[in-house]
Amino acid sequence: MNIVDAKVIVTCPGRNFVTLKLTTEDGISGVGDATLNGRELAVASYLRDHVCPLLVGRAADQIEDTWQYLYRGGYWRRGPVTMTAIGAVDVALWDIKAKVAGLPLYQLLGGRSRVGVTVYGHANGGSIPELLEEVARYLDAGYRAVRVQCGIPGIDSTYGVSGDKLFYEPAHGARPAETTWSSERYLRFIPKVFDAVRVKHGFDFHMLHDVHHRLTPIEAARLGKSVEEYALFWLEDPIAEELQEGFRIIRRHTTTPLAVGEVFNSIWDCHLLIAEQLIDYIRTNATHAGGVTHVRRIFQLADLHHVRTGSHGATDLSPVSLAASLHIDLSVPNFGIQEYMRHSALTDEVFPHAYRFEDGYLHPGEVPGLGVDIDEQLAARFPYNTAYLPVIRLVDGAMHDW
Ligand code: KDG
Ligand code: MG
Repeated sequence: MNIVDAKVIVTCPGRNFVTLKLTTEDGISGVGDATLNGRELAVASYLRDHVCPLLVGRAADQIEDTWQYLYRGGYWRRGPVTMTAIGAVDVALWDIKAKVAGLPLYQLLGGRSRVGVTVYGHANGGSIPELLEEVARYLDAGYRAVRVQCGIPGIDSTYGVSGDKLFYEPAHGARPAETTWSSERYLRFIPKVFDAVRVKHGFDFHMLHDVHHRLTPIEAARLGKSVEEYALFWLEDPIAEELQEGFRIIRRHTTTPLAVGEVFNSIWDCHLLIAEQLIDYIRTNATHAGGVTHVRRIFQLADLHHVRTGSHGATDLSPVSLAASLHIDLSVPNFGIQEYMRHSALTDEVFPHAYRFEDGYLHPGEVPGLGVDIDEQLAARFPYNTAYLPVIRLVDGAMHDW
C-alpha cells in the first residue's frame, strides 16, 4: 500500500498551523502536525520541497524504515525544523496504520494503561486575587491539576499571563513584541503567589508553574529550595536547557520536581538529564521531537530512570498533535501528566476531533487512527498570517531568554 499523495496545508484559524496529509493508493489518509511556532513556513518548505517528493511511491506501512530514511538519509540531523518535519510524517503514518487496523492508535501502542489522561489547565492572573479566582474556575470545572502564572509587580509583561483568560496566545504581529524582564523581582514575588494559592485552595490538587527558561542554575536552585513547602507538582523549564549539565546544580539543592523538554527535538537533547536523573518529567512532544516513533524511544529511556512524561500541549500545537500525545499518554507505563490549553472554537472546527474532556481527564476516543481530521475547505479560508513569539530584554537592555 503505497503513498500516492503528500500535501502540506497551511492555515490560520486564529493562529497558524501546518498540517501534513498523506494519502495511500487505497484512499486512506493520515495527518501529522508540522507547526513550529513563529517559524512555520520553514517546516512547510522542508516538507514540500525536500520530503514530500520522497514519500510518494513509498510503502505507507514501513514507519520505522521511513523514520530512519528521513533521519539518517538527510545527513544534516536533528534541529527543530528537521525533527518537526519527520514528526509530521511519522504521526501521519501511524494514523494510517491504525486506520488500516481499524483501531484507535493507543491500541497499537500496547493498549490502555489507565482510565484517562490527567491534564493540567492554565490559570493566570495579572494579580494574586485575579489568579486565585482563575484557579477556582479550573477546580470547579473538575481539573485535578492547575498551572499557576501571575503578573509580577514592576514587570510590564510576564510569561503565561494574558488578558484573554480562555486562550493564551503569545505569537503576534510582523515583528516580535519586546518587553523587559527582572529575575530579581520575579524571585522576590513568586513564592508569595504559591503561598496564596495553597492558603486559599489547599493542597488537594496538583499545582504546577512554568519559569520559561529565565533563571540561572543557582537562581533556580534557590527558588526550588525556597518553595518546597508548597509541594509543586513541577517547576518547569527553570533555566535555558542547552547545557544539560547545568541541572546538576539545581538538583544538588532542592527536592522540588523539575520538568523540561518542550524545546527538545531528539533523545540527544535529554539523554544525560534522564540517565543522571536530573529531572522528574520529560516534556518532549511527538510534533517537535520526531513523532510517535521517537518520543516513545525517549519515554522508554525515561522509564528506565524513573522519569515520567509530561508532554507539551500548548495551543500552538494543533489538535492533531494533542491527539497523538493522548494516544501515547494512555499507553505508556510512565505517564505523568498532559498539558491542556483549549483550542479556539474555530480551530476545533477546522480540526474535527474525537478526544473529549471529562472529570479532569482527556480521552482520545475510540475512532480508528488518531481520531482527528482536517476540514481542508474550511482551512483554505484562513491564509497564513505572520506572527512572531515575543522577545525580552533585561532592565539594562540586554537580550534574555523569552
Ligand atoms: O510556542 C511556544 C509555546 O509553546 C510555549 O511558550 C508554551 O511554555 C509553554 C508551555 O508550557 O505550554
Ligand atoms: Mg512551558
